[in-house]
Amino acid sequence: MTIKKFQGKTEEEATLKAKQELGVGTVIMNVKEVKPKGLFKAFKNSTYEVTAAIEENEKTAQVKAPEMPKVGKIDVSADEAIRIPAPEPVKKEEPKEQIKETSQTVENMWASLEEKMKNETKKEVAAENNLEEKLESLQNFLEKKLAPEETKKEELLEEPEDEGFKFMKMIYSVLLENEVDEKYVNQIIDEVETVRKKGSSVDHMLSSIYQKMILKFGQPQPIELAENAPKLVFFVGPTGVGKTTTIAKIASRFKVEKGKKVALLTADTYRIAAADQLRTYANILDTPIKVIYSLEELNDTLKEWKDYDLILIDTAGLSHKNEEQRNDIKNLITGASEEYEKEIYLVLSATTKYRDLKDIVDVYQKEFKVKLIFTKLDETNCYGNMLNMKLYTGADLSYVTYGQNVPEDIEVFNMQKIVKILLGGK
Ligand SMILES: Nc1nc2c(ncn2[C@@H]2O[C@H](COP(=O)(O)OP(=O)(O)OP(=O)(O)O)[C@@H](O)[C@H]2O)c(=O)[nH]1
Ligand SMILES: [Mg+2]
Repeated sequence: MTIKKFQGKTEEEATLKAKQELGVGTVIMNVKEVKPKGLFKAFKNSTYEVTAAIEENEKTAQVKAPEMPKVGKIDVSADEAIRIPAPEPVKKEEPKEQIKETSQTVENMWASLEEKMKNETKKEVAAENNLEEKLESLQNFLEKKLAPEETKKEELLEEPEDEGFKFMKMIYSVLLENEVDEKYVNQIIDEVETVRKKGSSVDHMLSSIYQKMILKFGQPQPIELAENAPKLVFFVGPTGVGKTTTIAKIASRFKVEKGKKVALLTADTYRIAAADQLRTYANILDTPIKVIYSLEELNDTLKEWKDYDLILIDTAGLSHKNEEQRNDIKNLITGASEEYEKEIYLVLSATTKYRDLKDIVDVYQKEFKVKLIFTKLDETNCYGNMLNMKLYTGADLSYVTYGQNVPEDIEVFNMQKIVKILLGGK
């Protein structure tokens, strides 16, 4: 993994520089607004500094990471997965700068985790039942982790319960508590196990887990406008997840904040009130809206609206088991004129059970390449399903919504924030 910092006048400019230099697969680990300093600061604008990372292909040259200087509490050099991509001489001071940002974020997380660990220990002493539970979960943990190799099991069982081991137990249970699928929890733990075995400090381990999880989420992919023609964006998904409300939030972002020409379409003709709901938002935003009953109508409208930047298309919420309704949507999407760049955003509620989410995405991914939007984050404390679905589908994450307020309660998926919460931070 290569980590580097880039500066720009705006977040977008700094991100673009990172993507240009590091290429496809670049993941933004952190964004920092740098406020102007000095006498004339009132006359200067803030600049932005992004910390970007890229995971090297397994086959790229693996040059041993140089020993990195300590930065505050965290020394990321313990992460053996960090690879330096080319055998260029590395300036001693450079890595320190590059990792500082990640380290600071991780340092905050560490403080809250340390607190949690202390509380855990207190609880273990206080509650016998709790202790039994913990021992049982530790036993399960060991059984699962060590089952394949008997010798390894013995080796590890003899290992004293040092800080690192306790920390891994802690991370294991925090991720499970947040409903990350056990399969993925084990993957994460396995990936950091080598760091632990090297006797690295818990700071290094936390830093390593944090980075690996951020890379697992990948860079979010919100809506990007097309170069010439309008961009068509279809919103599909189960009933009541928040498709229409999310469209209103996104329309407002593009129209009000970015000053783009936005138009709305709805193909939801199943419910009488559905068109009215979108019409209300369209009136507030002062954007055109049309209800379409057929593919011909869709393509005719697109011709009329060819000067628009963005056309958001609402569809009827459907049970993924309803094949007929699904085919209607499929025909609409595939039949929409090829002149336009199309994207399909599958809207999912963060409150839906993991098993159901898997069934839903299976159905949609069979038909289309989708990006994922998670809604109703305000209605749950367990965000594990977002990681589960990312790893299960490989689809890009885009936006999350966290309330009924239009247009406020939406943001581009912020993996730093979500990873922090998944690791027990606030
Ligand atoms: N708490 C919370 N409620 C939300 C969020 N997004 C939408 N809602 C609410 O969820 C309900 C359904 O939202 P809609 O936008 O109508 O959902 P939909 O997917 O278009 O529904 P159908 O068209 O019937 O399939 C409404 O009461 C929304 O206010 C969110 O992020 N958090
Ligand atoms: Mg709707």
